[in-house]
Amino acid sequence: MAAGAATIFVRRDVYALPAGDPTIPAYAEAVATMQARDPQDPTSWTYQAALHATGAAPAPPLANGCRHGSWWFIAWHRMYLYYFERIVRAAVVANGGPADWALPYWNYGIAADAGLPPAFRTAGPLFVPERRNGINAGAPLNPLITSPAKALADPAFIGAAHFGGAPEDPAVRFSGGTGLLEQTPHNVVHVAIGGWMGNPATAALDPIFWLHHGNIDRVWWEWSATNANPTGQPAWMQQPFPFFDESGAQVSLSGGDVIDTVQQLQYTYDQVLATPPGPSPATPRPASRGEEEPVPTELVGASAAPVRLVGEAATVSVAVDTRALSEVQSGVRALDAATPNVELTVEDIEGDTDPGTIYGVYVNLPEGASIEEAEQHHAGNVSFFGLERAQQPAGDEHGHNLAVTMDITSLLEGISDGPWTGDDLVVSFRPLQAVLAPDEPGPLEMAPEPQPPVTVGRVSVHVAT
Ligand SMILES: [Cu+2]
Repeated sequence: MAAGAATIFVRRDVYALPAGDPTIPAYAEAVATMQARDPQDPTSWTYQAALHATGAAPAPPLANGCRHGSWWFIAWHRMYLYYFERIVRAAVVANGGPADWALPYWNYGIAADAGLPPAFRTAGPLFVPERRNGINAGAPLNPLITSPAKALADPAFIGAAHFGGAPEDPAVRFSGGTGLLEQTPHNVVHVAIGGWMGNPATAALDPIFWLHHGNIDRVWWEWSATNANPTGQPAWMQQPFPFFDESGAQVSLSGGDVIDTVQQLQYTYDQVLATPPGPSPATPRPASRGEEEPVPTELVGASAAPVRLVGEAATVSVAVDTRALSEVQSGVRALDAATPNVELTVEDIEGDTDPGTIYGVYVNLPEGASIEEAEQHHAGNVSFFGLERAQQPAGDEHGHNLAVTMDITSLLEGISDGPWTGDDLVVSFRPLQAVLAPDEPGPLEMAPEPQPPVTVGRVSVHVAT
């Protein structure tokens, strides 16, 4: 296929590429080409990674632009990948490769494909020795951290416990508005790969960064086929973000420019969707809470003391004000609206260094629960990607702690034989294996080893009113 004005580039599953396909060899060669460029050149490997974040001082123009911890995350990274892909494609073509080259993606959510793709574990421009050992040995990522199912099942975009995250100041990074897709699989897969990928300041130096984000972008594309993006929110639609194109010229895009990948950005994915994307979904669905407007929430409970996480299981009790909860519930029912969503927030997360540990967060987990039983109590995952950046910002904002919010409504309905009555909750943090190595414990626990402590200042319960 010749590349031209009408070309729609197809991003393909790296594990589905046929033998002899040029996509990965051309990528490896282009990575080497970009690595050889002057770091001051915006199309160089170093500069492209610095656009995300860098520890370099002084940082070059537009560096440290990444957006995390808010509803900007999804759109910013789509823009970032789009221009990166154009830069790589230009290098591929200059190297004599295919003119229709498109960025492949790594769908680690498929169990058979959960190991780092082989080309990234063999010597060459795609290999990074700093990654976690098991990753470079090809051990599969823990399925408890790779599935986008919770995010995909949420029809609402707006909100910290919803697909796309909550509105935040566009200048603030790693604030508490992290949406479900950003939590899992995005953040936890970064931490599971480790090495450069474990820290935003170095993450995009690892060539697998771009295939990980290709997968995150693919999940948004899939979600968008049947759910509504926040097109009614002028702030999200119009906030511009600057990048460089393949000629090194400064360009910019806003949320409203990146909603339809085919019409606006000339690319699609190789996946077949149950419901194909289109202007009018086959079954029109009523707008859901959090889709059109941010939903206000009311605090109904909080833990009394901080929890210290050092790589072992830890629990905390959250006293819930049942009177406040039932008032909220009856108020909402009187207005004939749906049962209010119950949200669990792990907040005021503080520490000097990201220990690289991922915790599963469980509610009312019975003692000695099997993996299957535990899944009924699994609210989500917490990792500390961006902890250093949040606490010591690059001079562009104030230091702050991390926070993560999860929707536990259906979980509470499913446990203790019926709807949750509003008793105190016991919240457990269980360290999760990053990869399933044959000589290590099961997916729920990892071998404890001394590690820098992280403190969770508070675990709170809110009801979306
Ligand atoms: Cu990322």
